[in-house]
Amino acid sequence: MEKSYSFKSIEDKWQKKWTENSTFKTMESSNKPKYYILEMFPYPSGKMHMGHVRNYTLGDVLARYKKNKGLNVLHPMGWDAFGLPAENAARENNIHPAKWTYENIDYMKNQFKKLGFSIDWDKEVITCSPDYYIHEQSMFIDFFNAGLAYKKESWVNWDPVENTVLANEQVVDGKGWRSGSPVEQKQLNQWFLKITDFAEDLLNDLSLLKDWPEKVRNMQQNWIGKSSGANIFFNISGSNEKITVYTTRPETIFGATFIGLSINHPLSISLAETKVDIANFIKEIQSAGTLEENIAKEEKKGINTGLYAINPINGEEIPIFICNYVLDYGTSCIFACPAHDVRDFEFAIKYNIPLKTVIKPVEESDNFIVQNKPFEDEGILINSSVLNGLNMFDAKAKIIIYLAEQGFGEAKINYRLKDWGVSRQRYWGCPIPIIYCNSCGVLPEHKQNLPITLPMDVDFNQVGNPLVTHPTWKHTNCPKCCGKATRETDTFDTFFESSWYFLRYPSVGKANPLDPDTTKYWIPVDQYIGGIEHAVMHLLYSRFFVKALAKLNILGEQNKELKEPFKALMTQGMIAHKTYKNSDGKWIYPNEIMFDENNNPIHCDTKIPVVIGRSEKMSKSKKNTVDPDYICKIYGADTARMFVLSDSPPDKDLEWTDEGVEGIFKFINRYWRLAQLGISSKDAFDLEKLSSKSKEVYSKVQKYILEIENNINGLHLNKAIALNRELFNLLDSSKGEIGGSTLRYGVKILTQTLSPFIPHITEEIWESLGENSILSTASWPSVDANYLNDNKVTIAVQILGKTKGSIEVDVNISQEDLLNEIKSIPVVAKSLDGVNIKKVIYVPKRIINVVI
Ligand code: ANZ
Ligand code: ZN
Repeated sequence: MEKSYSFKSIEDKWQKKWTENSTFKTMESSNKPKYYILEMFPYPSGKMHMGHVRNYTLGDVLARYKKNKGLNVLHPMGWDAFGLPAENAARENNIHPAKWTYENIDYMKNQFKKLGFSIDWDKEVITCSPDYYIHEQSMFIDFFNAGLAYKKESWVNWDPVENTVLANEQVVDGKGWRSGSPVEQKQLNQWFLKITDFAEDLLNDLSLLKDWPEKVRNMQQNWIGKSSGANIFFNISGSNEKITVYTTRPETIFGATFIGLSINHPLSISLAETKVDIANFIKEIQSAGTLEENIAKEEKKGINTGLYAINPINGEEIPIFICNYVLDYGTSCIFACPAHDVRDFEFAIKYNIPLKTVIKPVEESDNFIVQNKPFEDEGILINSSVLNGLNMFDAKAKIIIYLAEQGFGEAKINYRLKDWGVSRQRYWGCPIPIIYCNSCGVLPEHKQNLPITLPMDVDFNQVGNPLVTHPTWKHTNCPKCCGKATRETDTFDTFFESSWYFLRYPSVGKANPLDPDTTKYWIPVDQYIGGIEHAVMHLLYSRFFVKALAKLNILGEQNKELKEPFKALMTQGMIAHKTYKNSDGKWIYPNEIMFDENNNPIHCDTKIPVVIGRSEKMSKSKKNTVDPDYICKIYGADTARMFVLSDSPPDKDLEWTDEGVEGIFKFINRYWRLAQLGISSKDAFDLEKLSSKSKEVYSKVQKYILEIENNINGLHLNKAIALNRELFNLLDSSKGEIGGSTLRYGVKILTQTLSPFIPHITEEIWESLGENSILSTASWPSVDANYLNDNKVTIAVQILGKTKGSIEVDVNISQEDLLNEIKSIPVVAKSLDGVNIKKVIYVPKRIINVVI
């Protein structure tokens, strides 16, 4: 009977050994080059999903490979542990958020261990733990003292039922995503971090991030949204007030036919105080929400204020409107040029405002007039006095100089990036270390009083933030006058915690929270891996934090020049799975279906036919998920790990199929059986004495080692797996022809090149091969360079220009010998049989074309 492989006992055995031997403990001081590999840490939601498995396996393969290559590896893990779901669980199940969170962490940590990830758990970071958030409270105080944290009134989406601010993403069709009640716009005093101070650095330093996906760099660039143009000052007719517009197209100033204000522009607000129709209009626009994409799609709406602005360039009076499409950006005020801007055009048509053409296509005459649609392309200035005849770029430069000379305006650069609002009216977050005193104002807490911890006795049955309703927590004494004072009851946005956790890992266990020498050695992270959904916020905030902390000297003199947190970034693809629906249109889980005698899908219990839908990203809502625990139980962790990497490049989506998983499981079993053959061979390996066939195999093995290595380095992990499978096939198909010692040698190499992917079974085989070391810490196999340059080339074979196959031959083969050799390809032999060869075109090392 075939000996089969018992993954359960093998996986348990090696996980235990790794723990006992502290195999993955980070070396604290080392003169080896370092490699810091990091995957985005998970939110402890309760259970891992397949996306996690793929993400963490990707990182684990790199961590293991780099360790085998002799680098000093840091591969830590932690928990992004604050956030809303814990509070919801508290409300729904009457369990304290802390208890819920820590129980989830326990469960998920066990799942991590069962997957065999090479994590140094001594470096674990849990963001809801006071010994983590004490440091961010301290950082916030430093930011506050440096003017990088400030408080301001700002408009927020307010859910009147939940009594909290909602992020734009949490407003669905103008309603709160959970409560379903219409969202109100409310002005709240909120804490902000001055990320805009770093806009220029955040933009310029994108050029340092050569190993980031171009897509992510572009997304950040767009988010920062630098534009250059001018501020232009308009007097208001009949008053001595002025308004300032921001424009990127100052050269179109002669085409201005109205002014647009945002609903939050100071003039709009002051008009609303006396004019009911304006107040009502503003309310109406507010209730539509603040999401920019929605505003762009919405119908243009406005209200005439009855006021006029005087165009400084020609003294014309133009009406001032309040418009829904003017956002709180730039100066919240625009001059509109409907002939050359589609938004202004739509608005002008709707409200009967004239168009003034000031740019014409190059080929048109100066009498060109915009009528049915705006002309937004590049062109030549007309009807614009001193600018006539100039192209747009020259006109822009000229008018900016002129405006500045005349005192009508000034050159201006703007960014779309806004300061980051970090206040949340939530319990389960890090308390903001600020105290309000009636006499002394707004003060940071003394650092020696940190951490300000959350009270544990909170009542979730009351409406709103439990920190506000708690009887004692917020009452304290003023840090300055010692009088009665109250604490800030807002907590930080949880993105605050994730903006610096990667800086914390290396220093866990050190006296300094962000030890300067340790930081100098480990930071930046060499390879970061995570989802594309974090392309902007998390990755931008982290970049900002590193720049701000370095600038404020919080990371020590050694790190003052530190610019970026993540040297290389990889965004992994999603895992997709077919979807299934019941006859009543409800989603059902894959494991709820079976096939009837005609091979039609039916529901296991009800036996009612099931509709198979297309493959979509795994999600709980569509019930097309596969539980990692289940896969580990049926096939083992090695199969799960190998499958999630095998079928697609890491940055592309992966289709989950049962057949695919089966295929990997079968492969691992075949590898196991082949390995047993190698293990049982006792002959000594002597390269000099090998047969020519064995030497050929030996030589090919060298090529595989190198190629697998190159593909792991290039993050082509699916290709590295495919090459491992080829190497297996090579050994398996030649096992009868090569001696036992060569097979044993081949199995040993294969075990090493497979080990980052399937670490448990390979440890077991390594041990059976009589190796004393733990494979996870053994050296990556070295390549025998003497055998690397084999003398074979693959030549494409064509007949009459049509490719019929390819053949591997000696590099120096003569044309005559080659003509004979290609007859070993059956179709070629058939075509050439008994025919007259008219001509042979042979490009050495590449192609042979036979003309008949
Ligand atoms: C006059 C003009 C004429 C404009 C023209 C465009 C075309 P970016 O490039 O995104 O910075 N704008 C300025 N502030 C705005 C606001 N708060 N809300 C909505 N739109 C605003 O965009 C700058 C351009 O967008 C500006 O140039 C302004 O319209 C508009 F033929 O000014 B322009
Ligand atoms: Zn005071």
